[in-house]
Formats: sequence, C-alpha cells, structure tokens
Amino acid sequence: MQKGILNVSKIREDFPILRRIVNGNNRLVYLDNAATTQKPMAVINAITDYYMNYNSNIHRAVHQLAEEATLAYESTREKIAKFINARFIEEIIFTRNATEAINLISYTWGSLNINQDDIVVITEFEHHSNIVPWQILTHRKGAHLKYIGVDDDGYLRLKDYQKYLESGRVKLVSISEMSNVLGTIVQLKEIIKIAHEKGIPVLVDGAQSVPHMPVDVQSTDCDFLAFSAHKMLGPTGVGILYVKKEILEKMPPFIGGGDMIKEVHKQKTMYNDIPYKFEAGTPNIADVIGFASAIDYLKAIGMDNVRQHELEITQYALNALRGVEGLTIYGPLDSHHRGGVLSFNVGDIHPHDLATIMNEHGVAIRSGHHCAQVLMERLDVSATSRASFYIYNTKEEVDILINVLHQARRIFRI
Ligand code: 7TS
Repeated sequence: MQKGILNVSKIREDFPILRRIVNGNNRLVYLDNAATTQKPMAVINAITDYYMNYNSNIHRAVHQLAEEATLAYESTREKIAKFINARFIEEIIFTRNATEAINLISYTWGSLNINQDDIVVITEFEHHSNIVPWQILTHRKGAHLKYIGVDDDGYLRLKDYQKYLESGRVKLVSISEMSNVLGTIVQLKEIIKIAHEKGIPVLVDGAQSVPHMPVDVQSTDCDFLAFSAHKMLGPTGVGILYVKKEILEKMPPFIGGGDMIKEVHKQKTMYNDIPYKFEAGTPNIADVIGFASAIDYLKAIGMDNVRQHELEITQYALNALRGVEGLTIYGPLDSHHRGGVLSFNVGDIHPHDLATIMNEHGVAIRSGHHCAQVLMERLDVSATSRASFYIYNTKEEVDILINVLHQARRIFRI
C-alpha cells in the first residue's frame, strides 16, 4: 500500500466489514461513504457494552445503571460541543438524523420567524432534506423559496445570492457546506458574513462537511448546524443539531412529551431547560453513546489529516478519471475546492448499469439522483454514478474502480 498522510492499513484493521468478500471472490471496495460510513470496532464495542452492562433509561431514575447511562449520554453531548467548538454544551440537541435536525428548525424557528412574502434562500445543489422542509414552510406561510444557482464548473453563482439579499425580504439562508453530488465546498465564512451584515441567520447543512474536514461553529459564526453521526463512523439513528444559545432560548418546542417538560398541568406546561426542551421521549441512548467512540476515533486521527488524506485520494481519482474516454465529471476539478465525492457519467451507460457491473467486481458505488433532483435538472441528467471516499480508502481501490470502468466501457462498446 502506498504511503500517505494516514496509516491506512492500520486504520483498516479496525473495520471488520472491510475484510468482507462479496459477489464471489471479490474483496469489498466500499466507495459509498457519502451515503453512510463503516463503523470501527470501538463504536460497535461501545454499543454492546451499554446493552451488556448498563442498559437503562436516562435523566429519570436514581439507580446506578441510570446514572451511568445518563453520564455516558451527556458526555457525548460534551464531546460533540468540543468537536465543533460550540461555546456551550446546551447548544447541542440530539435528533434522529440531519434531516430531522433541519425539520426541527423549519417547524420551530421557521414557524415563528418566517411570514408572508419573506424569502428563504437555499442552493440548487441541496439534498432533498434541505429543500422539502423549506417548501413545506414557505407554502404554509405564503413565503418564497429562492435558489442560488450552480455554474457549469459546480460553483455557486454568488451574484444570485447578492441579488436576493438586496430584496430586503430574506429571513433565512440554508446551505450545504459540501455538496453530496458535486463535492463543492462553499465559501461558508463569506456567505455567512454577508448574511449577518443584514441580520439574517444562516443554517449550515454539515452532513457532508462535518465528517470530512475541521468545522468550527465559532469561526464560521453559523447560527444552526445539522449533521448525522452515521456519516462519520457513528451509528445510524443519531442526528446533531447545533443552535446558537441566544436563538435556541427563544425557540418554541418541536415534539411534546416526556423529558422536555418541567411541570405539566391540565391546561398548561412549563418546558424544560435547553437542550432537553427539544428532546422529547426516550432518545436513542445506545447509539448516542456509540457515537462518542466515533468522535474519539476521528479526533485521534485529526480532522486536518482526514481532509488531507481525502484530498490526496480525490486528486488521484480525478486525474485517473480524466483519462477515461467518454467520461463526464460533475463538480469542481480543483480538489482544493471539493470533498471526496466524485459524480460522473460514462457515455450513455446508465448509472444503474454501471453500478451493477461495479458490484459484480465487489465495488460499492452509488447510482441515482442522490436525493438531489433539483441539481439533476440543472445538470440535465436523470442520474449519475458516484464514488465517495473516507479514511480507510486507498489509491489501490481507486485503481480497481478505474479498471472496472474500462471493462464497462468495453462491454458497452464506448
Ligand atoms: N444533507 C446532505 C448534504 C446529505 O448528503 C444527506 C444525506 C443529508 C442531508 C441527509 O442525511 P440523513 O442522515 O438525514 O439521511 N446524503 C445521502 C447521500 O448522499 N446518499 O445517501 C444519503
């Protein structure tokens, strides 16, 4: 294995699934990390340990198991706050996934602050989870949803943004820091600064950025940040929502029920303090606890090193893909402006056919619209193939991807 910034062979030993043989005699080449990442033994063990040794509900009973579970659950919150450099632990809310985190904001903050004729600004490359909640809200309120366009190189047309802001009616900007199709990394600080000059808050969809690069909410000064544990070595079923304390304190509750209250009377309820006010019902205790081990794992590697490793792999893959005749790559060609997500099409091979051939060789890529149909319309395609990388991927795996691509071209005579 070629030497890089990370000790990838050692990292791979921590992921038993990477030893799997699939489809006959092929070693698994897992290149679908933008959908979900694999889990290291540390995460699997932490979840097992909870169920074997201290399974209990949290925040209620005084017995020892409940105390241990509450402590482990709350210490994950603390780790997350540090990981994204939040000023206060109570700025971190647990949800089921990034999607629910964005919906929470649209239903609570959005209901209170978006009114008729107001504008919510998003971009043409958003995932459906950062489009549909705003459609629901703006339709309900008689407000408008405007899209910052994407240019032919995969960058945002910031002139659109300036134009919307000049209208004086924009009340929220909600934007993905990294596109899950194009890989484009946006100039977040600049975008947030311009919005804040006009007093407009910004929600960042960090589902693809937080797992892959250093993210610092104080440095970007974003008002809301949403991401999912399962895309960063953690379990499924855990989403994270960061909200600036002064905004969170004014937000009405989302889901009502146990744990989010202080007192309930026949006709009225006093809500719990933040963040518990936003966490009704028994949460996903085991998986939140498991997520702490994922954060420890990533911190030990260092997020700068994660980013550097993916830069190297992405640059290597970009160079190799550009050598494949008939291939179209979507998104920026400069790896410094993109993450480790590569979407492409080869001649008129349907992406599902290509993904099927890849699968026959043990290569897991994704094909389809990637929950970004607005972007597919903009690109004038119905689907793309997509390879996406993480800390355990190697240049050798990119070589296998390219080899199978050539075989597919021969099968389809391209
Ligand atoms: N935002 C972006 C930018 C995403 O890429 C995704 C998931 C989400 C939000 C939603 O995350 P969830 O955990 O709530 O589902 N993206 C993908 C993908 O690219 N392929 O499968 C899921």
